[in-house]
Amino acid sequence: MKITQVEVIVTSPDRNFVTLKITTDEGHTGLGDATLNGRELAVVSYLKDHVAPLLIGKDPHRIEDAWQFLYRSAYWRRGPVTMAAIAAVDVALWDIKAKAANMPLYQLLGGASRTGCLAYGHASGKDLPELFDSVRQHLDQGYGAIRIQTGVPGLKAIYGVASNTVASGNVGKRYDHEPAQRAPLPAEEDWDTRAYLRHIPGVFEAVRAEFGPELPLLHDGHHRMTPIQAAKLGKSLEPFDMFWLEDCTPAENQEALRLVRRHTITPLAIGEVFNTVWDYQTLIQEQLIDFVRSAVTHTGGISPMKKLMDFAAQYQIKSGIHGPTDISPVGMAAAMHLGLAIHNFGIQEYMKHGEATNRVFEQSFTFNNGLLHPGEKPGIGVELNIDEAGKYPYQTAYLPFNRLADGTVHDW
Ligand code: KDG
Ligand code: MG
Repeated sequence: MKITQVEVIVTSPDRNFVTLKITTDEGHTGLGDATLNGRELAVVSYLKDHVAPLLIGKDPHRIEDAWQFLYRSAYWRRGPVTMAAIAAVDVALWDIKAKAANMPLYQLLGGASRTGCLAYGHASGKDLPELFDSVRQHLDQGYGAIRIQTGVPGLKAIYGVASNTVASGNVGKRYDHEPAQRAPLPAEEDWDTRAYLRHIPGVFEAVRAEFGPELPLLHDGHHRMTPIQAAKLGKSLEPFDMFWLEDCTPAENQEALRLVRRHTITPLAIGEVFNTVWDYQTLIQEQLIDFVRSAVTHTGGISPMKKLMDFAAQYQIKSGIHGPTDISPVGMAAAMHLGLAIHNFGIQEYMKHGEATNRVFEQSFTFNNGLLHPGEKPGIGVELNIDEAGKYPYQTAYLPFNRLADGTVHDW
């Protein structure tokens, strides 16, 4: 088999998505997600200008060789643009291999280790009544685990609370709880870590009092704390039996997790902005985290993610694969196949895509009783409807950023 065509499709049904489509001389096609939120066109150029020409005529079955060739021959290693591009190639080739084998991808990864993948959704509200309504809506939709994000008194806008984050200049539709905005410039938000730290423990106390002890609860700190602040939050949340505290400190300083770990037994999840297995070397070997947050889309694809999760398994560290709406249905499907197959699956983030997105990407996954399953179609189970995709051209969009009261730019 030979690769005959490599296309990069940009579409913006509810938000921007970048999809790689590889076609072979035997008529098989494979899809890969290359969406990098707010920097989409950089990956388009990487793929079109520097990767597509190298793939024509190659054997699509040689996935590991293609991965190593793209990674090592570029000389410049790692980085989100490179790794999203390589991930798209890797997933598209796995899609083709599984279609050629007439099997769903998870079968080639060792077969199912469970009946489905436990998913968590995003509940949020600017105050407790709004938050409780959002939790109830998620429970009604069948979610069996819920992330809790809430407004903080005195702050106008805060990560994860959609109703508070709509900023002037937002010119298009966006998902509920989705921070990226279609606008010519990024929106500016405000932040105050001390106000946040005073408020959050009371929110979890109220949620536990309202919804009981069993529901797995998660929270995303979105890189905003110093190590000692993160340690304080983790400790103050211990009575509420968190499933995890995510991204409590900025991800570049991995040693920070040593300090956090010394002070709290709240489980820690990190890595949605990581893009290689090397980013986890210390964190896994020193058992500084409990969950790996990498997205298949941003960490080089199925091949390195399988290796990363096998490495993590030696330390009883589980998966918590990143799955916000900026991961396309193609990236979500890849995550579901991997999650179904690996032994050390933990939880899968799952925010529902909008109707227009679901028309562009025809999908075979199911969500029943809180569990995701990728379905039984050969390949990853997603096809791109090119006519629908063509209706939605790219629109400039940015993630927001924030400043402290004195104007200092803070971590977002
Ligand atoms: O692109 C950035 C978003 O995906 C991110 O802000 C979402 O933190 C996030 C999460 O945990 O889903
Ligand atoms: Mg996050």
